[in-house]
Amino acid sequence: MTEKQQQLEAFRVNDKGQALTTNQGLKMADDEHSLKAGDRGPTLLEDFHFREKMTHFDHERIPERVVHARGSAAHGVFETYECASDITKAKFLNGKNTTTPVFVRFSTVAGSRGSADTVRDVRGFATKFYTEEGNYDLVGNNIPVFFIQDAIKFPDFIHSVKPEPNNEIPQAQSAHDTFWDFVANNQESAHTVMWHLSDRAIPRSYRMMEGFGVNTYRFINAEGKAHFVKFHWKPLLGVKSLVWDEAQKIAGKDPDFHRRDLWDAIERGDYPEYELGVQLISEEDEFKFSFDILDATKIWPEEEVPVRILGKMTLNKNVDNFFAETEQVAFHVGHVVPGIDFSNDPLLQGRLFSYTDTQLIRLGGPNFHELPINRPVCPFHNNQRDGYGRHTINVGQVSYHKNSLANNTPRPVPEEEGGYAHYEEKIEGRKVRARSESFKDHFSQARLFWLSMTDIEKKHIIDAFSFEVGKVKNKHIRKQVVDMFAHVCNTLATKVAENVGIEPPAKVEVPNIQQTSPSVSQELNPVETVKTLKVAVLVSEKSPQNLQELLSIFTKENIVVELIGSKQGILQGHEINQTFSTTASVLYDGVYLTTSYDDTHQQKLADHFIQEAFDHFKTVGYTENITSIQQFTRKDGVVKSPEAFVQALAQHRHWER
Ligand code: HDE
Repeated sequence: MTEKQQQLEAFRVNDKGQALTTNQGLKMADDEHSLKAGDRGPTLLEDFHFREKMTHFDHERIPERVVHARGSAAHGVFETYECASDITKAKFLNGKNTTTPVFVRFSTVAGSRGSADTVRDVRGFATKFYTEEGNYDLVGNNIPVFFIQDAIKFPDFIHSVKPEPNNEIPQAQSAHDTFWDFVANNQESAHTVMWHLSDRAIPRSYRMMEGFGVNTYRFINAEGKAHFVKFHWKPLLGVKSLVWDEAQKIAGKDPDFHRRDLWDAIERGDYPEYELGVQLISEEDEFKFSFDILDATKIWPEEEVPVRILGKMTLNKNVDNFFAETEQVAFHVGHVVPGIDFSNDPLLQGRLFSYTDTQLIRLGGPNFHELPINRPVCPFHNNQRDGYGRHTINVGQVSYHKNSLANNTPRPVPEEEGGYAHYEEKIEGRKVRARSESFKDHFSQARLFWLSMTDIEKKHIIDAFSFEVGKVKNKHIRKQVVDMFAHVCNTLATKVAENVGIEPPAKVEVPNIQQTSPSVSQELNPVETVKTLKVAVLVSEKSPQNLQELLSIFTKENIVVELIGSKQGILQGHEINQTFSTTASVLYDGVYLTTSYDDTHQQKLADHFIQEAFDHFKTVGYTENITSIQQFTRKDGVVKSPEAFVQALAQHRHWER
């Protein structure tokens, strides 16, 4: 058990088997009837039990997060591969095999708490490291760049992507006028919009997406030497995505798709794993790049600045209580430890204000650090006192510094002894409301990203543009968007223009980008594994008698299998988990057919199941000479044996169809 789990254990309560009491501990004889003046009479004010129960219920909700409201979280542990003391003195990154408990919350950005998981959106990837030096929060996203350069524009940007204020439509979607109006009028968004329209914005699973710190931070080692740093999480299962039609259908069939996937994987013991890496630029090299390294709309191409892998995080425990943990966890980019500091990235600077500020309203006051999930595992002492919901009973008469009554304690700790001291960066300048000239190139990296895509990835981006801009009602905005993205690629903009019924953009000059950055392409960096992919095996009484043999070929490879039939029950000793009405093809990574169905309606449903898998480029396998499959055979990824199926499944999608 990690230190954090031990700490949480003290707060866990099991109500099972206990007597029902009020919050004052009074055992109650009845919990089903309010106290009334006569059987049919009015309820009495003196019914303290009714009042307590109802009052608590009436106050059960807290404001949802203003962004990233929909999320899902898990506990785990981070372990270093090597000692990184040459670059940072942060203790949790020093030493080999150093372990630190973590809590990670994944999220979508735009939707409300109850919105669907598989919408097109950036995903949040926030990690709290409970280190011995205090909590360190790495609050990142699954896309390495951001839509804006200066935090003062964040409220505008978020207002534009959230449901429109007059009718609160649409939920959890960027495909509407205000978002695209913002994009067209704030062209710094170009690069991130390209990522947002790529497959990155519809991940297959939280377990199969990268994480990025996005902003530029600083690492400082024990000698005081500083590097600019960008953080990366790389999933060991590789980066995989849904296809758009599938994502939309899943939003209806299983709006909890990602949440369920994460939960189930951890319950099965298929613990999600991610490697932590850093890109480093020394202080001397700050100005040696074609982009400003403080600009959050820019990546540091991995080909230019390689990622150094420091360790691995494993998520191995689900929460016990969603509200207490996932909902009440409070992340903040300002939660740092010695060895990690900030840069002047104007987005990061604004974030440093916003996160604590938002917790004050969301968690109802300044004591949210006392909530079990937020407590550091090391002791904390200061002279802060009181406020709503204070738990700690600070004893003694002193709550100020300096003092002699308590021997001048709690006392500040010198830097040499582990006290946090800010990096002494030299700053000069005038007070201005302005943006540096070096932040003004909005299209070079948008084009770099575009040129780094494979053909199928480019096609998906064009399709996504056509869907999103096609949903924009205002023709003028459509035109502006098309004209804007002509600066990225004229062919792209022209195709979109055609699809959305707008005249093609005038030829404009595109940035002179020659190189590509293959590391940004998912397709060029496949991790071909079938581990934990989910397969539907279609069965009936007519299935061959060797079901066990087939299933063990799959489970040996750590494939997750569900049997689908026309009705539930037991077949050859195996439970038929789902029927065509309780599940859907879109919820699986591949389909294996062992039977045809006598009932024509059931056969129709099975055909639809296979057709969808086929249309979504998934692996389809079959054992028997089943006539219904014939239309698909000899197509890529349609195979006739379980072994061939496993092999084909590792590719995940068969785009050549
Ligand atoms: Fe956030 N962001 N953000 N953000 N953000 C919040 O804090 C904010 C940005 C990110 O699972 C809020 O506790 C500003 C970038 C994640 O609890 C809020 C700006 C990145 C989460 C806030 C940004 C993020 C948040 C809302 C522009 C990727 C969810 C609730 C300057 C690096 C954390 C909360 C969780 C949440 C502000 C931009 C990631 C309002 C002002 C860039 C993963 O404080």
